[in-house]
Amino acid sequence: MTDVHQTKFGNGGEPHQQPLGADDVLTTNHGVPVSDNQNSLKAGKRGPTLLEDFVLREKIFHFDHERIPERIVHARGSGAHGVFEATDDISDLSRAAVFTKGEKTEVFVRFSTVTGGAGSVDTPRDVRGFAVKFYTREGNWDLVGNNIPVFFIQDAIKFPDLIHSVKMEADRAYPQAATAHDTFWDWASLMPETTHMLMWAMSDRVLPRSFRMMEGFGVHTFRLVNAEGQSSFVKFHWKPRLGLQSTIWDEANKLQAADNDFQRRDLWEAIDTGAFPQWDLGIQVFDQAFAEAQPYDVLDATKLIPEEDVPVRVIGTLTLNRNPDNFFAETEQVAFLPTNIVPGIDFTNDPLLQGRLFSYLDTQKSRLGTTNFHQIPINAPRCPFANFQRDGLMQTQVPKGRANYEPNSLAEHGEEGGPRASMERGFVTTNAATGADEEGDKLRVRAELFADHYSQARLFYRSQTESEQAHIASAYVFELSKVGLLDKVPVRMVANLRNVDEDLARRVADGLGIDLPEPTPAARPTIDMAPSNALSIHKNMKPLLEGRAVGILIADGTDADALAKLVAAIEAEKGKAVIVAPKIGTTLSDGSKRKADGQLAGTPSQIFDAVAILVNEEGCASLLKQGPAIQFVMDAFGHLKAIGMTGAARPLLEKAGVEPDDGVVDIDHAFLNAAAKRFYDREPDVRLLA
Ligand code: HDE
Repeated sequence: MTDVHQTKFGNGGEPHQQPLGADDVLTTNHGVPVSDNQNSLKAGKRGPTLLEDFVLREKIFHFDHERIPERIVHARGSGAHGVFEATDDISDLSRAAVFTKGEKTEVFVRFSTVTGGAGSVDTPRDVRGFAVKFYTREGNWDLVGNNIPVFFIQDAIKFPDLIHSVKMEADRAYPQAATAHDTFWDWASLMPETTHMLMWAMSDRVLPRSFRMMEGFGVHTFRLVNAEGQSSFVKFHWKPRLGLQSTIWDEANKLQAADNDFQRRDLWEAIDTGAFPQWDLGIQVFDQAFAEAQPYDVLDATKLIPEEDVPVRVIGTLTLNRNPDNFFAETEQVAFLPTNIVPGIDFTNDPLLQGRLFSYLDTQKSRLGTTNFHQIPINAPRCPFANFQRDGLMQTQVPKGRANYEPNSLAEHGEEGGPRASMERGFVTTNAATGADEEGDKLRVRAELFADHYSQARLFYRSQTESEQAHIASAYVFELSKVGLLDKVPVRMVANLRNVDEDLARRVADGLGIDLPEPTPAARPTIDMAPSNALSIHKNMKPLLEGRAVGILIADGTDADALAKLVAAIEAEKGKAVIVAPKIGTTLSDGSKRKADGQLAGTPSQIFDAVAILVNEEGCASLLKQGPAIQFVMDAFGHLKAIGMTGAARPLLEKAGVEPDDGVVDIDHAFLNAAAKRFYDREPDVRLLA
């Protein structure tokens, strides 16, 4: 008899099968042992296949149905399991069990791009999703956020238009995973409320080096509710322990060519090698009086609250420590729902959030095919769940007894009567004013302050370093240069930008070769807010080698001792040392053979954070004849990375056009320090930016 090991997946989950060993017998889905998995059943050796072959039919039938609809947005994603630990007592603010100091809660996190299909690339210019499912002891809480704290639109009713315009164009089905095309910019140029988010989307925020080095945001204003029912407003933030790090545009483009799966691989390998990614969960808490005193509306998802005005208080730590066992069963089938909320946390009237509360439940039904999707192990709460909902497609539970309605008096007759609602333990919607002056009136309008579309875009732009501002201006020029037939679109965009910052508008107009148009009439005057350091990537980077990869280019004759020392020094700082060579088998100075991790031709420097050229004269002479070696150095320099070198490597650096600066150093201690940084000051010497 086949020994099918069955395990329980948490309390609410269903049994699932573990892979068996070679001693176990292969069976059909119905448990019938299979004698031959290589040949279908035929009438004679060369005859037709028989309909009777239930083994073949079941196998092909299952295969034919292996795919489900991909997500409408955020189709490409990577997931990981982990734990959230609450580190601060906030019981005065929230009664949520997940925030009890010391409480550890299992989580599943999925990072994603928004625009591309499931098989698209990891590194386009695109917003990243940052969705966290907390399996708390009082039910699942899903914080379905992004790596940007604001959004393109203020009201959910615009979402289908946004997504239709940004996805590949409806007739030609391209471009894949890119905003740089007619329909997106046509729509955006007619929607001034996108201006703030576009500023972020043109910045390097959308080119994260690694999921491990990006922030996450709940975006909307939510509520925290304490045991007395008192509520405060809250914004949620995820702060990466490794600090912020983004690539630059040329690097991101080349990364795409080097490795489609760059970020997925990075996440998997980090967890696999025990370098568990971590984020702190922070909250910005404020009250109604603060909300009313601001020049923006806290219910408007195109606005943020500067961290200088309301500091972020750290209340817990997220650690990702386990890769999925199965991509489809977990990462693909995980269903995030902003409606998954727990006692102690609540919604606000943000009209974007309110629309999301409908959309996600609805989409899961069409993606997963059944209202019973909550029974899939990755979605099932880890705490018990009990109600009177019954039946439906793919019901996998077997409820006992007659109690499928409430109220009932079955218990009085000795039968199980089922669960009952509880005011004390149950989720109670906050009893707060709706926020509308004309309470109860049905109106298709937005509150007045929603009409300020430019002040926070200006705040963002003016909070950036010079180099970051140049990247934003250049991104606008590139993106708008891809708008082909619609010549009024770039003009409309620049007219919008004039309300943000004159210098930015002028740079973009100049880059596009168009005259500066009149500013778009603004519904409200743009105000100057104090710049916020928290909005800059460069001001929030950490000079750490931890989590970063150093590519060491070697060749025949490389000093064995120096190589061993360099690798050890990098690893001692928790960096990753990756050896690259023209041939996988390289002979070192002591005659030993060293297997390289990557062949030079397919391992370009953009996949590293810094490079070292560790060669002797003979090795350098051989590299001088190889295009990929010159490109390796040229790109590392152009992508503003540290280059460590031996004296013998100088001719290669010269051939690659490297002008020595602070980031070009000998391979010694100085290199380890340099390798933990980027050299943005170098940029004006290597490329012309708008
Ligand atoms: Fe989503 N969004 N969204 N979104 N979203 C989806 O749900 C939607 C919005 C976000 O890894 C879909 O399960 C509407 C803001 C993430 O599985 C869908 C609106 C933010 C993910 C959907 C928004 C997000 C999604 C597609 C405007 C940041 C991926 C598949 C009202 C706070 C979750 C799915 C994962 C996915 C609808 C706006 C984040 C169609 C209608 C704002 C991270 O339901």
